[in-house]
Amino acid sequence: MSLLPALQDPAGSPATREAVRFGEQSLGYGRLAAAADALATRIAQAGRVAVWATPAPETVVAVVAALRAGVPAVPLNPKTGERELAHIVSDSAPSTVLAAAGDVLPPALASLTRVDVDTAAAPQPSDASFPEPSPESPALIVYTSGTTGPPKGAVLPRRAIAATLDALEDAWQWTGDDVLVHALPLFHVHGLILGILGPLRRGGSVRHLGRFSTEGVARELESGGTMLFGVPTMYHRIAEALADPTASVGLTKALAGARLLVSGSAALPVHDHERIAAATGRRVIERYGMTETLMNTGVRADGEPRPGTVGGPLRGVELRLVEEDGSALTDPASIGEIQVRGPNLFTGYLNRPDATAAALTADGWFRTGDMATLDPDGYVRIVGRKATDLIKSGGYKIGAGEIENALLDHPGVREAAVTGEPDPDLGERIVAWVVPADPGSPPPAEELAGHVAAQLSPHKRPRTVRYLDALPRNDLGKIMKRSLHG
Ligand code: MCA
Ligand code: AMP
Repeated sequence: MSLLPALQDPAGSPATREAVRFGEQSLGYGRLAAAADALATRIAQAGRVAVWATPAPETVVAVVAALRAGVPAVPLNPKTGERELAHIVSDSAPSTVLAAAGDVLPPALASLTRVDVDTAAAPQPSDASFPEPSPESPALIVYTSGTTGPPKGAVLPRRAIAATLDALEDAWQWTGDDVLVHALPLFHVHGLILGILGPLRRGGSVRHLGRFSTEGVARELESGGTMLFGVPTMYHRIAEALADPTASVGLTKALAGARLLVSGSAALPVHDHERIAAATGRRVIERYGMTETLMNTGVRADGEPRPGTVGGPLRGVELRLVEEDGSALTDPASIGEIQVRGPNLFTGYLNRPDATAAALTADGWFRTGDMATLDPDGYVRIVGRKATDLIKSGGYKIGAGEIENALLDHPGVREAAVTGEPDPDLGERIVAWVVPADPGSPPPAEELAGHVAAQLSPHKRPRTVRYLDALPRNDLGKIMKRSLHG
């Protein structure tokens, strides 16, 4: 079966049915297929393309076109700063960048051929038809942060995308009648693969809010939306809005009427889960995944939404907990690292065989770095992470090391350490501990935040800066981050 059957054969699918909607802009299956095919012809020889992944229909047309043409696509966060963008472009080496006609692209993309995406384009009679590429061929390269160094490109084959979306179809009884509502960014797995390719593979619809708001969620769920996907920060903001029952009558009704409310990308706090359940009578279900593995576990639509758990392994996914040395847990009730194996896994990190080898065991298990326990019925409870230098803020994975490097580039910074602190809205908040070059005039916090946003990405900017005379170090000179908060 092709990756997007409803687009492969629009004649056999509901060509007039809405595929995607962003605000006032809507694309039916027929028009999306036509625009994507016209673009696919233009990029068929491009080798690899970058997609300027704004929350807009052009992004959908661009990604679908790349998939049709069998050309790997690298979705770019349009807010990425200079240094990070330069890294992604040189690492992934796309020949071409696909963007909406009016988008202004940064200098880091100047050397690429620009192709404007036309959502109204129609294929010409001379256009090629596209055979379905092999399941192992790379479909998307998605950049993801590690503890140190710049982000790595996870190469996601068609096989993994198909397997994860079909496992979610099974778990959530996801059909072409579903109308998914979300406001997730389109340059990560959650928003792009689950949130766009998910509905398109099922022949269903997606309504993207452009920018998250509780009003937008209420509006779209009340007017036909059946499912909501979000990160915990979004559900926290929903729970906050529900706390004022008179102001949130529409939101309460909209959530109560939805078929499925799904949270992922980070742990949903039990407090927010319970507040939403108390106000709406509906329980949010969680699923657990990673850029490298796509989705691993999930609570089923017909399963028990147990707060604090992410459900059991999805169809086709093997999951086990291991000790520090990789051996099986001696006490099945204790904490171990989650390892997963299955058709949902990536093929490796682009240009990083070392990192790929380190992430996988000899027999193909992926080391997630997430620590968990198992309930007796197989439900997974994630209790923490192996690496303290990985921060999850707003559902984004951020490496402390990359922010430290960016801070050290600022002339006003002599030493820097970055940690994550609990935050009710973001889950974790990035905190920078800075030893100023000149203690008499430390660089202002906003200046450091702006510097990191401009170099890396706005979501990687420190939300708090604390100034110190020196960083705590052990006898070997290593920074003792654990003692920073104490
Ligand atoms: C603020 N801004 C700045 C600066 N300060 N820009 C430049 N320089 C600065 N110093 C801008 C920001 O760019 C943003 O712009 C606006 O101000 C607000 O920023 P911020 O406060 O960070 O945003 P927020 O409103 O707090 O965002 C919360 C959020 C967001 C909407 C929940 O964090 C989000 O979309 N998270 C989703 C993450 C996600 O999808 N993760 C999936 C990866 P503007 O207002 O224009 O936006 S994980 C994954 O895929 C795995 C597989 C999984 O399991 O799902
Ligand atoms: P990323 O690399 O950005 O794809 O993020 C993957 C990480 O997000 C996982 O390794 C987990 O730490 C975390 N994560 C994703 N979903 C959940 C969830 N439902 N509960 C807790 N953590 C999650």
